[in-house]
Amino acid sequence: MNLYIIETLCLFIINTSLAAGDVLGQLRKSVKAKELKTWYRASNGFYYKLFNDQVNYATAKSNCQKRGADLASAGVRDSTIRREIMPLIKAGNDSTWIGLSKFEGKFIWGDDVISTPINTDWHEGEPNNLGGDEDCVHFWPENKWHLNDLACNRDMKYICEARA
Ligand SMILES: [Ca+2]
Repeated sequence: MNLYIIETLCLFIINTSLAAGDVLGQLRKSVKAKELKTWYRASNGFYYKLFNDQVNYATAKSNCQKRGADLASAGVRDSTIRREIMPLIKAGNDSTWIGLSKFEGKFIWGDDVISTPINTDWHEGEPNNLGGDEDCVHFWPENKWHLNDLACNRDMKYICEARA
């Protein structure tokens, strides 16, 4: 093959894959837009949805991520948004995973904000790391829907947050 043919072939391959990547990107965006139509849009502009299947923390996180979202963090941290989304969570009437878990011994929100007593609505006496392996956080219906640390392998509902 001469250089011209190789160059043309290369350009063709590059353009085709760029176009395919673009189409895929558009497709992903439109799937996400369609999905979000059924989600609750809070006043921070983010979208929220409670999922009722009972899964462990890692599965909950990955299920949110498959939808272009993540476990809810920013909206849970902000007391105004938390009030807005509590009806969604309370409708599930069950423990619900959120985007807050331990990393190297510290609780970090899913959007990388460090947890403090001010931005984390812990139940009194929590986090207590009962049994030494409570690395994930959930809304606790039995205790006024405050937050509790619990073992990540427990199965429960979960709430996703999407930034459109
Ligand atoms: Ca606990």
